[in-house]
Amino acid sequence: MNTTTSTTPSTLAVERIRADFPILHQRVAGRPLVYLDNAASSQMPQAVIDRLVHYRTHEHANIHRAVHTLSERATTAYEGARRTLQHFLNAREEREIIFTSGTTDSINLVMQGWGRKFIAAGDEIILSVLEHHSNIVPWQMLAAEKGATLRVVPMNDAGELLLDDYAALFNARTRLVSVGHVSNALGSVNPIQQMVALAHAHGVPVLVDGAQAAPHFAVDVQALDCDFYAFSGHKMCGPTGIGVLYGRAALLEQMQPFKGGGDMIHTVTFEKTTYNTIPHKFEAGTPPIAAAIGLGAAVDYLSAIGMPAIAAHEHALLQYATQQLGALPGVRLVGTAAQKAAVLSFTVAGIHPHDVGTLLNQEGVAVRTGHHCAQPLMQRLGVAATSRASFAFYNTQAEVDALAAGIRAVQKIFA
Ligand code: C6P
Repeated sequence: MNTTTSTTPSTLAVERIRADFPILHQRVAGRPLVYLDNAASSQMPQAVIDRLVHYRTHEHANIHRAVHTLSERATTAYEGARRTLQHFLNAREEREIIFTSGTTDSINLVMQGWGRKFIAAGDEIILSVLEHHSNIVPWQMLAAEKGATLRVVPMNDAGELLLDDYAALFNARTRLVSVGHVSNALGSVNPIQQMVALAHAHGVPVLVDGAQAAPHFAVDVQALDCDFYAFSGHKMCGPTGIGVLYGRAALLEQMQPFKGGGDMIHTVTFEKTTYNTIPHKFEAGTPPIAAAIGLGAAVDYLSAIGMPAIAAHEHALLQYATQQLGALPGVRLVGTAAQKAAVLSFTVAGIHPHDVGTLLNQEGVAVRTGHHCAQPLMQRLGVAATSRASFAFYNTQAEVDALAAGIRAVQKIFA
């Protein structure tokens, strides 16, 4: 986990790593591309691209359905990817890994499969003010359907959740905590282990939105002791259209399936259907086979570098960027939590974030601007939008310098 105070040095051979990413070696607006929008989607190394090509060239067939060679190859590769993800998260069992289309789909699966069964009128669901819309809207839909209430953990001005207020939210009607591990808009790392322990002391399960955590540091679901953990492949060097829901086996067993169709059944008659075992119960229809295999390859790639080395490099970069941008007159850093990972949000005095983003693009620098799908957080901060640089392990200090120079160039245009 990154912090802005520790001094772990980076040990990554970044130039060698960058050679693995063909997309990074291009010019945008006549300048070398500086890609700092990794929280939206990170880039794919050649090893993942090659794995996808190999699957499509030699292995493609439907899975779990036939005894012919290609189906066996595809099934072996797909189920192998599931085992890779199990080890990546240190899940107890392979069947605790469900392939979904991404974080949004994973959270909606828990809402539909667990929430609709176990949440009733008058019940309460705890979220935090830092949440991405994907971890707000599904619960709002459920609350409206069931007559349940959302309770929101507040934060301080730095972007740190207030744990005393969190503890005070629990009561006999609390049924679920659903909270982000890392804020996509501010980079705050929430104390998930502590939050889970408190929820469990009240007998309440916890879903963790790990979309911005799994790509950046080692996640151990057994150490966190969380009940569900959701993330997306495309933010961790994998393809789009694939993600993971980790679920504690006992809870997954209790859940009802969200989608009905092929592969999720055991037997079907017109009178009655019996369901397949987990995880297949939640993977109806033909899944994104190639994307799951690609995600497995991405996880192999990240693991070969090592998540601790990735975390240390990104931490050093974040620290450097915090110093460089923090020293620029007119630039205000938004989100200054003591524990942060990979994200630097900022505003530039007198210049709308969309103009900052558009003009930075003319300098070859890709950042995201807007509300970052976290409108309640923006309201709490009293800003309509920010510009956001988000880092990956293949980013360099020189790219941070290019960002800082780009911001100065934007300021000159508006001077
Ligand atoms: N955040 C960002 O630029 P999907 O779209 O399902 O892969 O991920 C949704 C999601 C859920 N939770 C968090 C914390 C996220 O950051 C995201 C995606 C992107 O910040 C796109 S809005």
